[in-house]
Amino acid sequence: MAVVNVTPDSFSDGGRWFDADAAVTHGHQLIAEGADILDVGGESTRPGAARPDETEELRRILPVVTELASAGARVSVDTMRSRVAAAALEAGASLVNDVSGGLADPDMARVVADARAPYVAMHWRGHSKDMQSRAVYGDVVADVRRELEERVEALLEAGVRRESLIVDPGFGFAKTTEQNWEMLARLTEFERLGLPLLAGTSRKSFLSRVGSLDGEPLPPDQRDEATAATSVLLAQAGVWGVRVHEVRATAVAFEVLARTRGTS
Ligand code: PMM
Repeated sequence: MAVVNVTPDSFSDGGRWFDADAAVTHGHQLIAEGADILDVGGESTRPGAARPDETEELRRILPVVTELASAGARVSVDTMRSRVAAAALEAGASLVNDVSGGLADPDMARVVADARAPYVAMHWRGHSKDMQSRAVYGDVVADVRRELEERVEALLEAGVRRESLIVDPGFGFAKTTEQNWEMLARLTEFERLGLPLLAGTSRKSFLSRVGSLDGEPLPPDQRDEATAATSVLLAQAGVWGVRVHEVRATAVAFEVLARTRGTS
């Protein structure tokens, strides 16, 4: 899954694809490099970010979703708002990626259930403004897994079908650097949820010191080698998908892995 952020303020690609035409061109490039799904989002979830209103979110994403879907791309919409999800599905998106796992908008479960669309429910403890203050866990893996389990139960009760669900432990969302590393090391423990897993480690700040020559954090666009290494670990842990900004390095890493498995 490749990221198409149509935002002026994303931490990872800082507004480069804010213009709809630029975002569409970027989407085509990501497909050419090997992406299977394009994840189009209009709200930055970087720690401390302010939220766009719904009209602005729709204005950002709808032309991009429409254009990419009509060109045959498999499009997912990265949104916490049920009305944005519904409009994107109408415009040709085939998957909803909700970083709040249905917590931010009580109508999300109904929209997803009615559309029978695949739905990514990520682990989330509140909006980006103050999420890092919520990074308090006994055992991060056990706690995140339990909270995801509770979300899954609530979503099933609200009518979402089990076959539609994909879960995501939410790297970087209300997690400290150490907690992100621990989740990555123990990822197979999420298998117990019995659902496909998506993981988004790409360019996240816990990777910022990997490969730094002076001990200072590397900027997001210099974290792609570290991201590709995490993609291999995630694939070996059996995930359904990885969400990345730069596709090429991960595609090459997956090809290496496939060759060791005799599947390339
Ligand atoms: N991370 C971001 C945005 N959306 N969705 C899922 N399912 N998992 C993630 O880890 C995730 C996400 C934040 O990264 P970005 O601002 O670069 O898109």
